[in-house]
This record gives sequence, structure tokens and C-alpha cells, in this order.
Amino acid sequence: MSTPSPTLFEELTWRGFINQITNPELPGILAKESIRLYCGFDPTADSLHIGSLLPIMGLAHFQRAGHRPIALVGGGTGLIGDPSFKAQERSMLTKELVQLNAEGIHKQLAHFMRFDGENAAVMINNADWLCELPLVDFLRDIGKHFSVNAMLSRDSVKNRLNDRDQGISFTEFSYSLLQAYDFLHLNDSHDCRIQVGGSDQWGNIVSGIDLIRRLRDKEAYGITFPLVTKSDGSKFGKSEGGNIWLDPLRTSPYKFYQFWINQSDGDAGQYLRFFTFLSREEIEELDRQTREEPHKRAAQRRLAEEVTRLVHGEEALQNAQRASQAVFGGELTGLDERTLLEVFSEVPSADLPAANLSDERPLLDALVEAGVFPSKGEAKRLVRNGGLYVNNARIDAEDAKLGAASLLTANLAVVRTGKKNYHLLRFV
Ligand code: 383
Repeated sequence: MSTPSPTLFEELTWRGFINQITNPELPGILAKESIRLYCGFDPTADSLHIGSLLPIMGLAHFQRAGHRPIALVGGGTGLIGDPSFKAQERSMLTKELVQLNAEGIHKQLAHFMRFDGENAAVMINNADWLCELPLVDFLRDIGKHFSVNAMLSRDSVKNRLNDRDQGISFTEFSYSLLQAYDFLHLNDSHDCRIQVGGSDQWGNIVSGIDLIRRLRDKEAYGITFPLVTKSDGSKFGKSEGGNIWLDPLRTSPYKFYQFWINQSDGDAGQYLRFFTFLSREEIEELDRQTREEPHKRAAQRRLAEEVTRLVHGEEALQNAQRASQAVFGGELTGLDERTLLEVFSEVPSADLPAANLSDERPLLDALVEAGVFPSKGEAKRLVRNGGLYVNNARIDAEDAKLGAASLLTANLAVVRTGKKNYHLLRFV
């Protein structure tokens, strides 16, 4: 007899998704019926970053198990700014910018869930109801159920209250009322009974549950996911250049792929659980390979492959993998200029006049001028030994000429001397 597949809650637990739940009855409820749940994303930028990926994966797991996710874009709450665990007051974004950002995030979220068929996901923007709220009614009907005393004791705003210099505006202080109201609204309009979010959202989620209990006398639930951390204590989701974004224009698929492939042995296993849908057996096998043959980096390779495919698609994955092979002598043609510049960002580069190409100048002369070789004699010696490559293709003739065919893109060529000494030539 085959073993029964784990319930959703067991699955989320072994993957490490469960930080806290508001009610111990939740696992039983999830096993019994298809239920609506939601998670909110504020449009503070025009792209999500990998900090949002864990709750997105969480929503996708719920959908795979037959539940009905709502992805909420915070077009209304984004105008206010969530102060939870933020050290400083946020600068206010214009309404136009929040609107643009919301459109960007809407498009991205659409990748990760299925919006048709049975238990289709729903995408919703809280600007649709929050921006219409009449202030006096809101303060009477909703505000009356919030105790300022309780709000002041929340961990998520404690630092701001204790720090006289930073402080917190009334605007941000009111944020949790709006998120609580959202949950009430979605409970009324969509029978939404669960809210999920990162552990920073605990206070906001509990506020909504309390409000629903008081006003509707109904039980609603919350689940928080852990904050993703790195085993060496450094911050997850940042590279030297800042955030790792899901938008390929902000973080190229090559950089994205590199981010995952460079994770440590200690982190790769957890990230496979968080950010891929691979089965427990597959992941435990990759854990074993990491223990026994860490130098092969099987877990990191699979992690980078799966997450890049999920976020950017198959074609972008193939390009990223090809780009990653480029420094090991792989095929370079077909890589776009931006990717080439990223791949070879740390190699020496030189500018040469574009006239070198139309005049079919001897390659070795140009390479001496570009500083690749100290002298022509040395260049010739390397060609005789079969160690000079242009665009990873070997140069066999000492009198080889430059020409349009030497270019990879409109003005770039890659020179390699020996196994892996690269130079980038830019014809300007
Ligand atoms: C807004 C309205 C709601 C419910 C939630 C929200 C957004 C929420 C928030 N979330 C963060 C964000 O948008 O600020 N108040 O940047 C992040 N989330 C998710 C997750 C996370 C949280 O989008 O922990 C990381 O990604 O909850 O920081 O009715």
C-alpha cells in the first residue's frame, strides 16, 4: 500500500513554512474543506522582490491543495505605509506612483497562481474599498473596536514609540485598522477566513481576526511564515547591488540565477523547501548529495534552475545557464549585451575605435593596443600554442583580422587568453 500524501498542513510544516498559527484547530479545518485565504502585498515599488516569494509560494501550496487564494494588491494601504518593524517613517508615495506600482505587482503575481478553473485564485486591490471609506463612519464603526492601549503595546511599533527622534505619524499608526478592515471586508464579500503573511504581519492579522469576531461573531484564522534568514547571519535577499527583484529589468535572470547558485550548503536545503515544489524525496536526496559530494553543488544547481524557471520561464533559464557557462569557455553567441556586461563585469576591459573593424585591422595589433598583450611577439606565441580565443572560438592564424564578424553584439567582443583570462573589448 502506498503511503497517503501528507495533508497541506503537514506539507507546509516539513517545508518550514509555519511560524505561528492563531488557532490550533486550523490544521483540522484545512483538511476538511476548501477555504478562502488571502495575503496582501503593498505596492511600495513597481516590482516584488524575493522577500515576497515565500508568501507567494505559500499561497500556491494552498491552491495546489484545493484551497482558494486571494492575492491582494494594497493600492489603498500602499498610500499609508505599514510601520510594522520599520525603523523609520516611510516617505509618502504619490497616488500616481502607487497606482503604477500596483499595476506592476498585479502582473507579477499573476504568474504564480491559476486564475481560472476550479478553485481559481482571485486578484483584488484594496483601493477599491479603502479609498471610498467615509471617515466619520469608519471612526465610529471600526475605530471604536480598537484599543489604543493595546495598539501601543504591539512589538511591531514598539521601537518607534520609544524613539522620540523617529516617532510615528498618526497616518502610519492607523495602518493596522485598514488591514483589519480589509480582512473584515473580504470575510463579508468572499467568505475569506484565513489571512497569511510574514511573521512581521502577526499584529495586523490578529487585529482583523478580532474585528471579525466582534462585528460578525465569526471565527477567522491567521498563519504567519518565518522570516527567511541566512545561516551566516547576513541578510537574505540582498546582493552587493541591493535587492533581488522579480522584475527581469531590475535584476536580470542571469543575476537572479547566480544569486541562487551562490547560496551556501547550509542554506540550499532550506531554500529548496521554501522556493521550489520539489518533493520531499527529491529534496532529501539533494541534501544527501550535498553532504557526500558538496563540491558538485547539486542542491544549489537545482535550486537556481527551479526558482529561475518559476519566476522567469524556461527560455530565460536557458539563457542564464548559458551565460553562467560563458566564463568556463561556453558558447557566447546569442547572449544579449546586458547579460554579457554582467557576466564579464569584473574582467579588464578596453575601448578601441570602431574603425578597427571596418579597416580590418590585424587582430594582434589591436590586442597589443588594448593592453591584452605587452608585445606582438607574446601574442604570436600564444596563438601558436592555441591559447587565444575571440568570443570563445580559437584563433589559429597569426594574421587574423578584425571585422564585423568579430563582434558578439553591436560593439562587444570577448577575448580569452589561456584557460580563463578574459578581456572585454568595446568598439566605440
Ligand atoms: C496590505 C493589506 C492587507 C494585507 C496585507 C497588506 C500588506 C502588509 C505588508 N506586507 C509586506 C509588503 O507588502 O506590508 N501590510 O511589503 C510583506 N508582504 C509579504 C509578507 C511579508 C510582508 O507583502 O512578510 C513579506 O512579503 O507578508 O513584509 O489587507
